[in-house]
Amino acid sequence: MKVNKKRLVRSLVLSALALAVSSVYADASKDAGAQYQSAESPLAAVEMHQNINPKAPAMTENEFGIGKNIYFQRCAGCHGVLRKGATGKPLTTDKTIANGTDYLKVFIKYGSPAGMPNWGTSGELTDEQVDLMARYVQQEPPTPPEFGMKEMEAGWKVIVPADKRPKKKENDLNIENLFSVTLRDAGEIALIDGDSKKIVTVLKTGYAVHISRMSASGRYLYVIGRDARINLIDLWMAKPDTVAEIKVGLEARSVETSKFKGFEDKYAVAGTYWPPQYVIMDGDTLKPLKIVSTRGMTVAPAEYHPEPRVASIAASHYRPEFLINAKETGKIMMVDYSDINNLKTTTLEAAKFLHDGGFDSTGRYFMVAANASNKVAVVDTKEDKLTALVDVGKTPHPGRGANFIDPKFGPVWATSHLGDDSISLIGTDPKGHKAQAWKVVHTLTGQGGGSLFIKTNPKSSNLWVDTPLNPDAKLSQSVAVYDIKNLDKGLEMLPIGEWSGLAEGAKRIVQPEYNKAGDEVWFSVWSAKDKESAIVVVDDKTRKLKAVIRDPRLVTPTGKFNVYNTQHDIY
Ligand code: DHE
Repeated sequence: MKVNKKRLVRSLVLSALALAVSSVYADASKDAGAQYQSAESPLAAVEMHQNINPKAPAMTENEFGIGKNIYFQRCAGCHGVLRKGATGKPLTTDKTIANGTDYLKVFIKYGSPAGMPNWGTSGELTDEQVDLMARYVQQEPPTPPEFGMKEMEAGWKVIVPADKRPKKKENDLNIENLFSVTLRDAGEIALIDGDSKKIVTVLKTGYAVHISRMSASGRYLYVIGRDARINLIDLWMAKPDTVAEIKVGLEARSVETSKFKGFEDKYAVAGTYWPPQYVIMDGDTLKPLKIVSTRGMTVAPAEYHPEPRVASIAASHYRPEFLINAKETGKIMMVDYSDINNLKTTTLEAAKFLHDGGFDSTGRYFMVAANASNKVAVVDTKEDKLTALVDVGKTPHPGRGANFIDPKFGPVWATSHLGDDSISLIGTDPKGHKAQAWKVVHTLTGQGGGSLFIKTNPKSSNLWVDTPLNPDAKLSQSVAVYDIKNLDKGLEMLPIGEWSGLAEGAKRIVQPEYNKAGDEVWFSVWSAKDKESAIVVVDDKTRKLKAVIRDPRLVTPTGKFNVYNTQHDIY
């Protein structure tokens, strides 16, 4: 038999990379980037119903409790709360009991090249814990409680009523150049003045806080934690602070605000992972108004899914609508908020495992990664139609993506990938460049897999790509930059971790973010919470170090959200 040596070597390297990346996820307790997929779910601490399957191997109540905790800390992110499968395989009892304890133990201990972490051999779980987990996944999955209006109202607090807030801006901050910085493991955000690079204030937020979004006017900042707690922060106050908060569920990732003309600052919306639903709230008080479940059928082949988690949410500029992505069903709901008592929703069928995304440069098309389907879905928010499903590299992860003009192919939107080193450039100009529209017109080679975010700015000719989850520290601690005007020149690698001056720590470089002027790029240098982290600011024109922000309060900085760019969807 003739063996294609090149292909064999390539496939061995890729398997090794897949294993390495998966063990990075598995390595949650050791360093910061490790916590990407396996971040501890707040559900571990929630009381749940226990229903032991008579065919399942025996377990004591105490063992079941330990199994539940490990499951929600390590497994739920990929396999789902109800174990129906998402990034990871389904672990429902029809499958696990048929596989049996011994088979499951091997899988849990050694992992698989398809992405299952090697929990045993990596040292994360002992042999006893591996055995316990193999038995645990053969019990019926316990169901966390639901979270309706009563529970939301109980967790809703208006700290400063709207009529007691400033009538005009009461500080001399340059609000448009403020950055809201996620301090992930502190459960806080830091507001950093982009001009002076000084911390204005640090505010307590939800557990393992996730993203920040701006109101249409640029006055209110919304921050959501993984525990589904939202802080509404008024940037007009003498010292910006939380004016209202609410807990909208048990686990969440996304929040957004109404941006259509006439509805500026009127509504906020948050999506939850558990329960699988979204809630529309008053924009200036967070009073919950309408809760809608996302449970239902998947895209073809239509199958009922009990747990379609809400991934990214965007606010349409063309209609009074929120665009809500349900991860497991692969459906995109265009929710018309002009009459929330008679809610109208247009549902688009995209592809399973919708995750993150952003608008094209015109603000008309929303590009969202269906990550485990290796596709990007294109939504026309003017016509409320799915325009295209574009095949890209392995596990696209764009953040909000990057828009620029490719010298050969015209306007493009780009995504990097978690699962390979490619960067896909998709044509976004159906009028001027019809032949290129909604196709991958150009694929760049990055410095490695494990990328999470890509960024540029309309005023820049640089394209920045991070690789924080690459198993090679040299790559995770640096960033790749391309000259948009001469993409064939290839990448330049900048050692941001080294520039930070930090001696120890994982120093993963994550999420490039521009200042308002578009002449500086900020990078988080992300180490574990017991190590020092930093933010490195690079001069965009010269690609040289401009400033390092170091402060003991900067605990595990990850996402950074410049007020102006977030408010106007500039990326
Ligand atoms: Fe995120 C955005 C979900 C892990 C940093 N993340 C998002 C969005 C979703 C999501 C659905 C899009 C929100 C939107 O636009 O409305 N993230 C998840 C997960 O489910 C996942 C994979 C695992 C988990 O347990 O949470 C996960 N994310 C991470 C991290 O580990 C990161 C790197 C560090 C951290 O802070 O937790 C991380 N996610 C971010 C950031 C954004 C984000 C910085 C916003 C990017 C932007 O530019 O808008």
